[in-house]
Amino acid sequence: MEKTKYVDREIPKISLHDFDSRIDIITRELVDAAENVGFFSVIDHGLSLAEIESMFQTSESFFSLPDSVKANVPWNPNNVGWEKCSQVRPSTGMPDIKESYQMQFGENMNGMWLPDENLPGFQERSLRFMRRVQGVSEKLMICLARGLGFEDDFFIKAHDITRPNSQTCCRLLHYYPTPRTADGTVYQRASAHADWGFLTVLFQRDASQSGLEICPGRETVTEFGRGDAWTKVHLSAGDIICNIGDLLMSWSDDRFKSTFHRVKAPCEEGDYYGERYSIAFFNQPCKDTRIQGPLKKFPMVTGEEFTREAAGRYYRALQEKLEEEKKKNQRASGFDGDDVRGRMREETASPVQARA
Ligand SMILES: O=C(O)CCC(=O)C(=O)O
Ligand SMILES: [Fe+2]
Repeated sequence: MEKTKYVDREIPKISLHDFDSRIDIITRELVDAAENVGFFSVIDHGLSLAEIESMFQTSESFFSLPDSVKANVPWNPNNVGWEKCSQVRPSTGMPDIKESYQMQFGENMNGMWLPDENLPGFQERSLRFMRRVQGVSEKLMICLARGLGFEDDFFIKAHDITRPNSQTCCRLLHYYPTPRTADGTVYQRASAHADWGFLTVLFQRDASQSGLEICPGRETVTEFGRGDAWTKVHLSAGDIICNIGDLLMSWSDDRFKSTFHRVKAPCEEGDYYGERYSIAFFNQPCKDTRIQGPLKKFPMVTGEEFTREAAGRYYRALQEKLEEEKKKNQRASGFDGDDVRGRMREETASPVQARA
């Protein structure tokens, strides 16, 4: 396998201390990061290391349950629920070797929480943490709105988590340890993708659980290309790393850049092969939010339409990738796919790949 090419690129670090009095400086830093990198870390955000670690313990207690219990809240196209090794992304056409559980604030969660006797206090603890992350997101939303010339509360209203049709989503992630194989098999973690939502706020459990990488230079919303020069993101526990999603890219008339990223499939010297936990909080607008940039570069869509179109783009890109792989396999050996590929094709017929 070809060795990964790396480039050094500074990932801006933005402090939120004294937010009210420093809001102009923070806005400048944030807009600069959004325009030039698409990724930035946030410090002095007000969440303590203890409360982040406590949420990771809560996440670990969820994933430690038997699969048969977690399967009582299976993933569904409202983008909630539990899945295991089922997310296939267009960049590789292979499933990510992970499990995840997605939670929201609104009506999409009806029936999607496990009963309290399975995991006492889980729902309450998770929602409390989610509201705290929403608080940090809202500070960033004020600055992003200012940067685009909208009213301060413009994005906050668009992402109102108290409304039943809220689509904001918190994804707990657990990557399985991967074997060190000598046969060239690559076990994907989160293969290359751009998030299709507004803004992703990401937590990693521990600095040693590395693997997050970004691919600079993405210029358009619709591409599913696989750039080949990556930058490693070095996270410390307690750091928050944020990235612009496709939605904010189009909402800013392509000014802010949604950036490809991945959790590298361990396969090279120095890679981290152990189990890995992370938490991704995807800010997504309410279904009836009307979305259009100040310059009206793209037609107006609602939050619901944007999500549907993003899912469609993803689905088509994935079909192309699977077709390409199938032809490659056939050319190489006259071989028409094995059971895993067959299963993947079935899975991709469902909207499972609509996820970020
Ligand atoms: O686990 C991570 O660090 C990144 C996850 C991610 O990019 C995603 O779920 O969209
Ligand atoms: Fe992502």
